[in-house]
Amino acid sequence: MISAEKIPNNVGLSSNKRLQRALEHWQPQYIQWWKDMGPQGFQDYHQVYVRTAVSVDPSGWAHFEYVKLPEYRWGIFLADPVHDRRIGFGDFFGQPVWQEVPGEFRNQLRRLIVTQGDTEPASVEQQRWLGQRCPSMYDLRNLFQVNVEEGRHLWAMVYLLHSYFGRDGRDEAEELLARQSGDRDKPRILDAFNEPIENWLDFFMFTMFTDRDGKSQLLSLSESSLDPLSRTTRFMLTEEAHHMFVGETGIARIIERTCQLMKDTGFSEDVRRIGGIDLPTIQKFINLWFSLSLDLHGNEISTNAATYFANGLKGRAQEEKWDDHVLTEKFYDLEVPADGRLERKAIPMRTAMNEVLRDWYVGDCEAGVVRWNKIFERHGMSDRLRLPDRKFNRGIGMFSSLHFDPNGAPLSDSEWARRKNGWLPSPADREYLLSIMATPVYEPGKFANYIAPPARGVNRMPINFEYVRTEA
Ligand code: BYC
Repeated sequence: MISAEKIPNNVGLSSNKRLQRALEHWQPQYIQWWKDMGPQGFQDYHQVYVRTAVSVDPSGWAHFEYVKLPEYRWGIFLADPVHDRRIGFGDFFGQPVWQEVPGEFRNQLRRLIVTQGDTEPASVEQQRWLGQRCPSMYDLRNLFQVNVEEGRHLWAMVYLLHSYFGRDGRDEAEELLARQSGDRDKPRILDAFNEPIENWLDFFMFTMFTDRDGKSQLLSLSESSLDPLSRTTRFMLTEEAHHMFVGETGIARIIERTCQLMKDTGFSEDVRRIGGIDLPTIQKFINLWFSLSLDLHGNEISTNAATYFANGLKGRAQEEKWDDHVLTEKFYDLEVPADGRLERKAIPMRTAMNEVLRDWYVGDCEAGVVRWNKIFERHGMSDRLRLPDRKFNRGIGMFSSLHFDPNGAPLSDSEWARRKNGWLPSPADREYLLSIMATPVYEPGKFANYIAPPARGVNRMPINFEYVRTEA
């Protein structure tokens, strides 16, 4: 039964019969999907110390309790409305925002919402085996927190589909549970969400870099002329921040441990021989997940992006900080391949909108890498990690048919084939990581040898708190 008590919400669910009926049909399918495709081995006999959003004010987040994962209360929340909100960019600049979907933009909006919605269950599917290889109970709990919140983000998009897109919306909501990450016949829509996440280095890089694309895209959608989309995504951003925290601090703790291991051995040992994760491997995983996540911003030159901007559907992060919100006269200076060389070309700004968002994203990632490099400084070490050039290992856009090294120097096909395992995780790297993660660490307060403990526990609980309880 659908009830407001089981589904915390601020969208008037108890008086909205249409939404109740749609959810009554969809929710059992969702739970079945969660059991089949969600965290494997942790559905029936485990209680997890998670937070549940019970309202949109800051205290609404402070609600922590032990929950059996399939019984998590996935809620539906919109950020508070902004009085007299106006469209902030594009051809309708200055007009009141829309509370309903205009017929002429229905397809474009549905496509954006479906694409966003598709990533959420995809990430849960990608991460479903990680619990069995976890480095600690603290990390296990964080993984599940991320998973249930991605589930909630799916609910957020399904709420929009059910409420504003009628029959098509209901069909799309079902399709969101039918596609599967990595499936040959029915894969997820965007490529990065079909990549395997088989070890915790993948997971932390994913939450650092791919969730940061989530932040980038959600910031853009939160500028939308469709007010319910703007309000939904604004609230989702609060959850996204925690996911990036998990990724950034997860890698920081691995770097910290690697530095300790290197120092303990007087820099004489291969860190792998003492069970750690060596810096070249960490760099390879940065190269992989950063490049995959760059692809998530779409083609450099995109008429879709121009149309979204023109119609006010999807803007730039913090649109109010820009001075021109219409952009019919502006150009973007883009590096494009031409006759085997790269040259600069002026592209109409609206069609370069994916690249503008990518610039914001690269800057945000760079700041994270600078924070990681401070760990080496603190240890008095000269090693540094870095982001590869944005042309490196691209699968989408105008560099996808070409090859570049991490410095952005062009490579022939054969050079690339010969050298790519030096820059991207090789089968041997993956095998090594699986070997050190083969035995999960479930004892409270204990951590795998390759990762340092966190600075503090969750919700002021001690680090050795029993974050995941097994029922007798
Ligand atoms: N993979 O004109 P273009 C998150 C397709 S992450 C495969 O450049 P557009 C999260 C494109 O679909 C954020 N295909 O496309 C993170 C189109 O195909 P068709 C998710 C791709 O529309 C962690 C064709 O190429 N949110 O929340 O400007 C955990 C032409 O491309 C890809 C959103 O993405 C790709 N990477 O840009 C959980 C926001 N890129 O129709 C969650 C909504 C492009 O010609 N989505 N294509 O067959 C969008 O805004 C846009 O769809 C995109 C693509 C920016 C993704």
